[in-house]
Amino acid sequence: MLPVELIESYCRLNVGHGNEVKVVGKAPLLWAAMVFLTGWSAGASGDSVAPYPELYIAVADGNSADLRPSDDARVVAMLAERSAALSKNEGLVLVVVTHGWFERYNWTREMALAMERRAGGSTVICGCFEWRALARRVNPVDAARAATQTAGPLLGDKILKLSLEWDHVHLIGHSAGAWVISEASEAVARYTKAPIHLTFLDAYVPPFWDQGRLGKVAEDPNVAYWADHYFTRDLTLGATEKPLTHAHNVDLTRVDPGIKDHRLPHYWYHGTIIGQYDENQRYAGKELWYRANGVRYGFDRSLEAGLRNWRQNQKLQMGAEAIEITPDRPPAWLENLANLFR
Ligand SMILES: [Ca+2]
Repeated sequence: MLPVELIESYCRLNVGHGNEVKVVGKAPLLWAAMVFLTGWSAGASGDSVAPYPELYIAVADGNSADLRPSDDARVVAMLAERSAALSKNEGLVLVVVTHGWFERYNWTREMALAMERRAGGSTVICGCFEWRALARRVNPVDAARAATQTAGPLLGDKILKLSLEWDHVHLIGHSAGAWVISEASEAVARYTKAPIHLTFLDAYVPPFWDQGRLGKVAEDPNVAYWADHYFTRDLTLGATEKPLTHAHNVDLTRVDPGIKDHRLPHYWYHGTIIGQYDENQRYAGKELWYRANGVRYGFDRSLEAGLRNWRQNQKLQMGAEAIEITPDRPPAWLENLANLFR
């Protein structure tokens, strides 16, 4: 067992056995150690880390898809081909997912490919942004700073180099990656007319940082903007469970199949792309709950999942108290009816 797994199981076991208060006191330290070791062990496990931040784009390869750097000749050719085939009222949609502080393996690649399988094709371009070399800092605040000052502007630059004609841009970021997508969206808003959709997954807000800076582009009246934020109340405590001013907030804590898992939102979001928890990832085989108040949350809230879905978002208020997703139950009238026959 890797050291990180030992620490992780220590957290889980203790919380699971009712010592929650005791563990919560140590949690930030344990979490820091755990995430540090996950990053350290990635090198040992052979999951290579790009030395420089890179945007990868899914390119069809026979019946499957492959991810290529955004300046690869095949990506450039694909974009030219797709642009040329657009009808008058069509435009290209871009969706990119990115990770946060210290990553053991690059789950964003799998999510990008899952999105490509579900929604990729003529108008939707799917990708992921890897900045793991920059995210490997001892202090998570330094990773958030690198996200804001370096990785975010770089992602924005790479998106704009691909095209200035995007019809819609959707950026998804986990943890400190929230700052990457927020910064990148400012560049996109500055140079394109694309409506912007940001999806924050357990956004990390360092102490004394203003959460209102995430998705600040919303304050520009000339930008069409909507964002969703999925979070859990987990071992990382208040650092990753703040409802955001510039997002529709959704609390996943009650449908967490694990115990207070900071990573749940990205496994869960992947699940909403494919309709279930991925069989090769954590929580395989567990029930996926993603509805509240008649709304299907997760990937279904994106334009890539359909224009009607995206339009419905206008009714979902940003900056309000979080909507809580709970395990679905049959409606009360159906339960009452079933009781009559028992
Ligand atoms: Ca959290």
